[in-house]
Amino acid sequence: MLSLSERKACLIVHGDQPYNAEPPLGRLRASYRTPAEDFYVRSHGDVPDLDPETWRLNVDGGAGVTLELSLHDLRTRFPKAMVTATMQCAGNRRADMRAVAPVSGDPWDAGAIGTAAWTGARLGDILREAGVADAADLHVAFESHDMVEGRPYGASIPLGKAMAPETLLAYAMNGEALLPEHGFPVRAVVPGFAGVRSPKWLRRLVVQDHPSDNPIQADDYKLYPSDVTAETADRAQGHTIDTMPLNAAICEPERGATLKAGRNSIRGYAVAGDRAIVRVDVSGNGGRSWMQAYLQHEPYAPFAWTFWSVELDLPPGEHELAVRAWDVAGQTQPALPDDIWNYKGYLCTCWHRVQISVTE
Ligand SMILES: Nc1nc2c(c(=O)[nH]1)N[C@H]1C(S)=C(S)[C@@H](COP(=O)(O)O)O[C@H]1N2
Ligand SMILES: [Mo]
Repeated sequence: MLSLSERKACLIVHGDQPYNAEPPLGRLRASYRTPAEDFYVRSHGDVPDLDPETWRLNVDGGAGVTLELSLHDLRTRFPKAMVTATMQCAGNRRADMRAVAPVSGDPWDAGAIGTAAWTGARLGDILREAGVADAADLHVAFESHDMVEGRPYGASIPLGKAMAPETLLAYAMNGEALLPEHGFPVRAVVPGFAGVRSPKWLRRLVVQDHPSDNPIQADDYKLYPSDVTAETADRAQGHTIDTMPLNAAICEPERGATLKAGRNSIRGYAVAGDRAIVRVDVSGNGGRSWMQAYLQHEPYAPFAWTFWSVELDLPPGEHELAVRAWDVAGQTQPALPDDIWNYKGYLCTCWHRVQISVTE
């Protein structure tokens, strides 16, 4: 295994403490399942150093049953489940919103996303053992070991999503134990939801009749209208970001690249939670005309991204490449960041545009 400093050297680091980093887009597009070292890291506090031997998960089902599970219990008392799913930060592509007006938070390019084969126990299996039955209007609140501004990290998901077969407490990523920065020894994986709802370094979970009151859940990761500012934001009015919207990005060529005139390969990803991508349009002239890309999707992986590629015949000059995807509901993406700007810079889903130069 590479050391942490070797792993950091593979990524574009936005900050060391907390540690936030994303892969160069060409490397992200190199494999359908993102190797752990190339997987973006989003952390709000420290990266805890946990001992797998003494690690325990406390589960309070809210109906009088509590469990204390070791890593061995998770591996042996529950059927092993494997889900290939994309994880994406709600701030992915935030950098593109700065063209409209300033936004708060790290300027993520299109690399705050990755896809892995996650292995673990189904959260639903654990909750059923803790006496939980499917019920409306309940929430599973997670608490983690990392400290964020003096409090443990915490977030919640609706019980219905917690009981869904795709939702895991994962102890492995692409067949190997989680790396420390990805939540070792155990993290939640909530496919289709924003990454913030997949807590790493789990310590405790509680079933309750209200969402987590942790500031991560109650204050952050809310989508506000464009006229709201940090000063006027009323958290009760913000939409809690759970399900992620349709999005797509060009990974190759990279921004500012110089290409040779003639046929060039353009490649990237598209994603829409559990909704299938049915079409990806790519433009070599900023969206005046479009060509359809070839789509590549892994079977039996409804929560995983679609890779796309297209050959464009490019004449010499300065060009703007653009991409937009279409999902199974026939919906596509807004053209401009102006259409979706919000002061937190969340859910940047406008056409992804890449400027390139083409020479003779
Ligand atoms: N305990 C804990 N869990 C966490 C976070 C965190 O800071 N602490 N960050 C969340 C956010 S915002 C995202 S996008 C994903 C990122 O997961 P990754 O770093 O493995 O890519 O983890 C989520 N889980
Ligand atoms: Mo995130």
